[in-house]
Amino acid sequence: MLHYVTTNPGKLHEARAYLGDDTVDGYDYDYTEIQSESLETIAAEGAREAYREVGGPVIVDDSGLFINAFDGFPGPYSSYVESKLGIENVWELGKTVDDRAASFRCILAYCDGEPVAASPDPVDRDDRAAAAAAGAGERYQDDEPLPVKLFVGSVRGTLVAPRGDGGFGYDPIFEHDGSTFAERSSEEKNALSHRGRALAKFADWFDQR
Ligand code: ITT
Ligand code: NA
Repeated sequence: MLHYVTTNPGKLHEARAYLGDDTVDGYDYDYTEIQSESLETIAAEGAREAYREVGGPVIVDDSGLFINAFDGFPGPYSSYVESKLGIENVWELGKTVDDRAASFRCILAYCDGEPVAASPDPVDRDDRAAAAAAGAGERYQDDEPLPVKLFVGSVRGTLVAPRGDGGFGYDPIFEHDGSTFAERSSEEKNALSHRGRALAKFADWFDQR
């Protein structure tokens, strides 16, 4: 069984909706989030620690909201900002600027202790950054960090006043295609979202291993 290591039930719910309850189970463990501007680095280190904790294949999910007018804030600090400010106050900040464009990003980091083959032809900037952060392409040896494979998804949207009861986190203030993510079912959100896109890349790779 593959374990989705997270303290966030919303993430787990979406992962299980996408991958199926037979493929993935939750594992509630608060791995160390290293100080970094890069979600890729945070996720890769988290996956190594989670693998050592669980002792079997794991995915960790590091994600966040990036507001264009604020140079990507709260980004890697999204969890901290949500708990200290709350999403209502993030909207209060967002509505002070004309440009309300934002995006969500999700990095899934998979580790099963096995060496990871280098991606032969990185197709986009995200994949190259992901490969570099994961150290893909280097031969794995015992004294080197555990290999990690990264899958990246992002989605653009607009900050709006909170609407909807579904989803979690910043979903009520993130509008995409006329509805907020909190106004969609998990399946509808997965079909569009940063996490859904990263899960799709993961599932393609996982099924073809
Ligand atoms: P784990 O680290 O235990 O997985 P976490 O909630 O602390 O759980 P992160 O460190 O990745 O996760 O923080 C992500 C933040 O971004 C957090 O405030 C989430 O609520 C928010 N977030 C992530 N994905 C989201 C989504 O799909 N919709 C809305 N908010 C999201
Ligand atoms: Na966290």
